[in-house]
Amino acid sequence: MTENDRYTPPKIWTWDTENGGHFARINRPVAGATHDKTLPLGKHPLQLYSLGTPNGVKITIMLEELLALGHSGAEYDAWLIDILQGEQFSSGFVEINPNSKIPALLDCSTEPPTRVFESGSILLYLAEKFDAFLPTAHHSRTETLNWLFWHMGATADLGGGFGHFYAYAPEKWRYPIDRYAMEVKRQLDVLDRNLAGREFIAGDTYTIADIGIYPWYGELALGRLYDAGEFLSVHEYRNVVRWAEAIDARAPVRRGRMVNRLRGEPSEQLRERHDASDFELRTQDKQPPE
Ligand SMILES: N[C@@H](CCC(=O)N[C@@H](CS)C(=O)NCC(=O)O)C(=O)O
Repeated sequence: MTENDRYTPPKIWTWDTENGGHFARINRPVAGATHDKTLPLGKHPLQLYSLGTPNGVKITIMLEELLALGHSGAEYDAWLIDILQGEQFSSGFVEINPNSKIPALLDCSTEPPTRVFESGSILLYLAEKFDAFLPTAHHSRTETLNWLFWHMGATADLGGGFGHFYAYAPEKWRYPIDRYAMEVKRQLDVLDRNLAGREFIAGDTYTIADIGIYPWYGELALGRLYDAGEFLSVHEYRNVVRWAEAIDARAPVRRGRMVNRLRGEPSEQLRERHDASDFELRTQDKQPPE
């Protein structure tokens, strides 16, 4: 039995900065800025401050999808916020997102500029601003929002629960891994049953519900998240795999996955994006030298 199995909570919790784990260095029990630093501003209407995690990627996919549809107002600068270096606690970032989490968006095309935080809120904001990826008919719009809000709650169990205890905690503890593996498999089954009768999450059109859910459950079903594909037997969720493969094949999705990414092959990483041609430079990186 380890020390952790025997933990008896004290009467009053106090902050132990040495509690270990992947995020121990940046996690704090208080909000607000830790240092003064203004955020950089680029030339485009939309300024995105983010990182290529599932929550960040859903926004870059949305922006690339909007640009692919011809919405030039969706041109954006994507600035890298390195959360392991605590950059989400700068005074500039906190002004845009008081919750100090990526992604955060500043829409400079409005007067005054509009700040948008929480990835679900950003997806909805962009969908409404450009009238895209959100059906207008009441019934299908509501179904899209059902799944958009579902994923904002559910992914906390996948990332903050399962992913944290399976991949990032300082030790492997059976109780939390069992609890969250069970919940994540149940959620995969919810999606699988839903996708048995429809092509996309909310029906027969591709919406912000697909864009929000794909970087989490789609990447999980493709075996790319937390190296947990075999552990969770993701191949059993055939409808989710079919749906994830279809979304994965979209060119804007491939571009969106590259932005602000710090992991993987160098040719798949575009640390910052300020122009559509930035992707072409990355593609050239893949060519063998002449
Ligand atoms: N509910 C938020 C969650 C965002 C979130 O958890 N972001 C993580 C990266 S994926 C983060 O910024 N973590 C930094 C920290 O916890 O200090 C959203 O969907 O925008």
